[in-house]
Amino acid sequence: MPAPRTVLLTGAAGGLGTLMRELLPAYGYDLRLFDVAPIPGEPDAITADLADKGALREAVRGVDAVLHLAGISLESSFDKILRANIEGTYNLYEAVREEGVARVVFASSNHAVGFTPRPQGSTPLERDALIPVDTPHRPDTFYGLSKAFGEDLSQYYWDKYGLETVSVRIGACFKEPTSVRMMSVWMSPGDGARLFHAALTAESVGHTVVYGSSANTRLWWDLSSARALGYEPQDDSEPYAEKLIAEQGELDPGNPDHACLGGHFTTDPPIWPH
Ligand code: NAI
Ligand code: 15L
Repeated sequence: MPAPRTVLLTGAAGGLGTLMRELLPAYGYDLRLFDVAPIPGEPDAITADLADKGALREAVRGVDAVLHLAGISLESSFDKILRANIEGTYNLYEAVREEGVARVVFASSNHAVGFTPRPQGSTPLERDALIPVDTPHRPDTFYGLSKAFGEDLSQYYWDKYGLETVSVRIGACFKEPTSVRMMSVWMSPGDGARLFHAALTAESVGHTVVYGSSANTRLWWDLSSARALGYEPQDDSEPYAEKLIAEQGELDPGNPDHACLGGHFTTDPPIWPH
């Protein structure tokens, strides 16, 4: 497909959306912004809910691709996750299909596979195998379940309609890692922009699932499907190791919060409606 220029950025008001608004224009994209929350200083941003099918249809009209970040980004009640993440993502894909947009980059999450045991050890030599991208879905929350749904929805729209998606199982994309666990799954904002750019421009992706992280020394998963898109990570969380380990200690194999990829998401109690 020709390199996309006009990209709809959903979730543009959020943490990752704000970082990508700063970084992606340097790659030549003209971003159209969409979020249920208003974005100060962005009068052209579309302020609408993913439940608003008419607004979504208009928002995707004429764009070359969609970077879909909008949704609830942590655990919540099933009802809220259902509306924003499951129905919302379905509504987006229907709008994309109806308007003939060729590609979506979907912000999945490590929590789609959060109950996968983490590789042990803190160095590449101590860890025997990195987690492959085709490991079975093992969601750790209703939130993670919605990301597993989003990946399957993407596969369905590729098989049925030829609509391409790169599902990026993001680790944790913040300016700096803030925990010892996060050092294994961290994606620097600069690497995030590099990976989204690769996902938007690689040829013939069908539905491809990739992990989204930097080239961390303490990496837990296999980045080869991301590298196959042309992604070349530049960053590593290791410079933060000394400070974080001094504050928090190394991961403890006997601590259930440290046993799986999803960390405390696997042990937090579910959130029921009230
Ligand atoms: P965030 O919570 O800061 O931003 C999400 C944005 O989506 C918010 O601005 C919110 O207003 C918008 N939104 C929520 N429901 C909406 C709806 N029904 N209609 C329209 N807009 C809606 O989250 P963040 O950190 O920016 O994450 C962005 C995406 O990346 C999310 O889908 C999240 O699940 C995913 N992700 C992020 C990670 C990270 O480290 N930041 C890690 C893994 C996945
Ligand atoms: C996510 O999916 C969340 O959106 C993000 O806020 C982080 O908590 C991240 O996972 C993580 O696993 O640390």
